[in-house]
Parts: sequence; structure tokens; C-alpha cells
Amino acid sequence: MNSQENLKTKVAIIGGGPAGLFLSQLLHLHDIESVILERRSREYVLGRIRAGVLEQGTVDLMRRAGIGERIEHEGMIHEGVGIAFENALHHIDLMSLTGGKVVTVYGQTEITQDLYQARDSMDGMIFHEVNEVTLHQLDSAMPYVTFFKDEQSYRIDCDFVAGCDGFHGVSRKSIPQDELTEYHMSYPFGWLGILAETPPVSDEVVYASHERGFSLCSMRNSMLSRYYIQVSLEDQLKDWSDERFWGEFKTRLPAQVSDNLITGSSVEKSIAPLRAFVADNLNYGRLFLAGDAGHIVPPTGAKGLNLAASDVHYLSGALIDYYQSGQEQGLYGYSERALDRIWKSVRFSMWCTLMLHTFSEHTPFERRIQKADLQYLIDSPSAQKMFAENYIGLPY
Ligand code: RFL
Ligand code: PHB
Repeated sequence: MNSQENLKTKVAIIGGGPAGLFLSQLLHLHDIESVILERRSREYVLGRIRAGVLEQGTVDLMRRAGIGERIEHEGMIHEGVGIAFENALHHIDLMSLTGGKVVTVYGQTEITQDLYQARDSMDGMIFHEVNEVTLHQLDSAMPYVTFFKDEQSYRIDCDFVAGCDGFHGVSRKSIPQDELTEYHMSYPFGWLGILAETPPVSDEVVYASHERGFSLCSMRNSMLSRYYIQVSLEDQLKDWSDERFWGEFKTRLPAQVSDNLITGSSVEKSIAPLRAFVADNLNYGRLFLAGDAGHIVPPTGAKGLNLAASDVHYLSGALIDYYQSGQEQGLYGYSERALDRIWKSVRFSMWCTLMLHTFSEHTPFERRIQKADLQYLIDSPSAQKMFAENYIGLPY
């Protein structure tokens, strides 16, 4: 084997998903060098179909990161969102309820592609398909990271490590157990998502509650639909032919929506379990966690990627302050600041999930409460205002 290759950088970023890429790009624009280590190939990362609904704060962060051009033309502005139950569709007017704020529909794959392109154009250093990433001496002023790529071993000496490696990554696991509290919640179901090259069934994203289970109508563009249905945790992809999916999806939507449904063959299909998780805190010595590495929310409120963006906003600001003026307060206040917003989004995502999904273990009493929750949202301008304020994104 070749001898170890030694590198040096300011911030070693573990994970080349949206959080890691955003962070690297923002630091670069302030002359702060970083290196990204990503376990998967670029094709794999770009092929993962995930988020679609972006808060204004996320779009603003894209602009600040110098990737605001394509979304300007291709992002779809949504002024409202649909909530369906008992065969009726209701409209929540985000724009009027929030004094002019909206969300933008633009796929996570597109953001990741824009970020990789930006990093490439600025000669950003990204190692793909790395393995055995190990973090060392995080509680000292001289942390370092070791890893292998193509059987070559590497060591990166750095000032800080940013753990942006998602829920299953190595960063959080590198924090000693007695320095970390983990809060978990699992839901007894998952989402089966499909991508289909068909015109979207609705101009707006529609969240639909039905006794057979939740469903969601979303989109990526005028010829690409993204749909989800609640499925059992035991279900596997092989149980869900396209034909079965369309039949079930149609049943769960009000006629007003399903009458417009155009079906076709799916180009992607996946199942994801729903869970919530928060790590407290997000900082250990010179390691800072951001994005899914520090927290997971069920996708019902469309908050996961948006939280990764707000974490990066706080963390990049703190690192920039540190390198420009030597100020450390921002860095050591990062976790508390980020967690305040995270817990509010965890709350919103949980409320949406509990209100919209079907829980087989619910008593008749709990079912009536769920219905009252939906009815209250539809009838009360104050409840709608609370929904809209959270959905468009709480302030940073
Ligand atoms: P990611 O995207 O998981 O990226 C982490 C990266 O780290 C790599 N990695 C490692 N690299 C090096 N060494 C290791 N040991 C490593 N271990 C892991 C991984 O390969 C990966 O590339 O986390 P990040 O960057 O924090 O971004 C978070 C978002 O991806 C996530 O929150 C959203 O996708 C959640 N989400 C949604 N968020 C929204 O804001 N709006 C939505 O509409 C929305 N819809 C969704 C979603 C997530 C979904 N799934 C699949 C859970 C819909 C779904 C179905
Ligand atoms: C999506 O478009 O993939 C999407 C939209 C809204 C959500 C979750 C996912 O709440």
C-alpha cells in the first residue's frame, strides 16, 4: 500500500449532500478553504429523489451561495397549498396569510446539481467514494480526519470538522455518548414515493387525509409528478406495482383532484420510514453537526432540507466571523441557536403528521380529535395563519 497522503484545510466537511455542499460553497465565497468527503459517487448523490418544497430562506441561501440563477427560471412559486379530507379539497392561501410570502417547488436533485457545478467551477476539493472516514482529536485545537480512497490512505489536518453526513453518518457517532442526548420518535408507517413523467394532478401541493391512509400530490415540473402514499412498514417495493399504486392513490384523493389524474409508468419508486430525531447538542469540541446528521423530521411539513439550509446559515456565519475577527461566540452559540429553530420545525412536522395520517391503533375518540384538528384548520383563520407561518418557514 502507498504511504499516507497528508492534506491541510480549514474546515473538513464530512458528507457531500446539500448541507455539506452549501457550507463549502459559502465558506469559499469568504476565502475559507474546505475539503468535502463523500461516501457515495456523485451519480448516486444526484440520483436520490428527496425534497421538493423550499422555504424563502433556502432560496435566499441559494442566492447567497451564487446558485440562484436556475431556480429563478425553473423554480415554481406556490402561493398556496391544498388540504383534503372527507372527499373535499380546501385551499390555504400562504401568500395572503403571511403578508406576501410563498414557497418554491424545486427538487433537491436540482439544488445538489447546482451546488456541484458551482463547487467544480471554483475548483472545490471533493473526494467521492471515500471509506473508513474517522474523526480524531475533536476535543483539541488540532483535529484531523483520516480516510481511504482507492486503497490510498489520507490524513487531513484542519481547524474544524463539519458533520454533514446525514442520519447514518460517522460524525454524530464520533461524539462520546455521555456528551450527547438523542431524542427519537418513530412512526408506525412509511411513505412510498413515485416519480412519474405525467402532468401533475394539481397546480398546488395537496396533502390528503383518508381512512385508507395519507397521500400527497407534488411535482417537479409541468411534465414530472411526485406522489406519495402512506404504507405499512412491512411493505416492500415489490408489493407495489405501478398499477396498484395508481389505484390506491386515486382512492385516497377527493374526486375533484383524482378526476384530473393522469397515470403513467413510474421512473423512480422508493419507500422511506417516517421518524423524528434530534441530537442535543450539535457541537462537541471542534465538531459541528448540520442537517440530517443532527436531526430528522418526518417529511409531512417539508422541513428536512430547509432545516439543513438554516443550520448552514448559522454555522457558516459563525465560521466566517471566527476567521474574519477571531470571534468564537458564534461558534459556541451555534448549537443552541440552531436547535431553537429545529425543535419548532420538529413540532410542526409532528403536528402535520399526526393530523394527516391514519393510525391503525387509534381509538374512535382519537379519530374524532384528528378530524376536529383538520376541521379547525379549515375553519379558523388563526389556525391557518399558524400553519402558513410554519410552512413558509420560521425566520432565521
Ligand atoms: P443528506 O442528504 O443525507 O447527505 C448526507 C451525505 O453524507 C454522506 N455520508 C458520508 N460521507 C462520508 N463519510 C461517511 N461516513 C458518510 N455517511 C454518509 C451521504 O452519502 C450523503 O451524501 O443530508 P443533508 O445534506 O443534511 O440534507 C438533508 C436532506 O437530504 C433531507 O433533510 C431532506 O431530503 C428531507 N426531505 C425533505 N426536506 C424538505 O425540506 N422538503 C421536502 O419536501 C422534503 N421531502 C425529504 C422529503 C426526505 C425524504 N426521504 C427520502 C426521507 C421527502 C422524502 C421522501
Ligand atoms: C416533494 O415534493 O417531494 C414533497 C413535497 C412536500 C412534502 C414532502 C415532499 O411535504
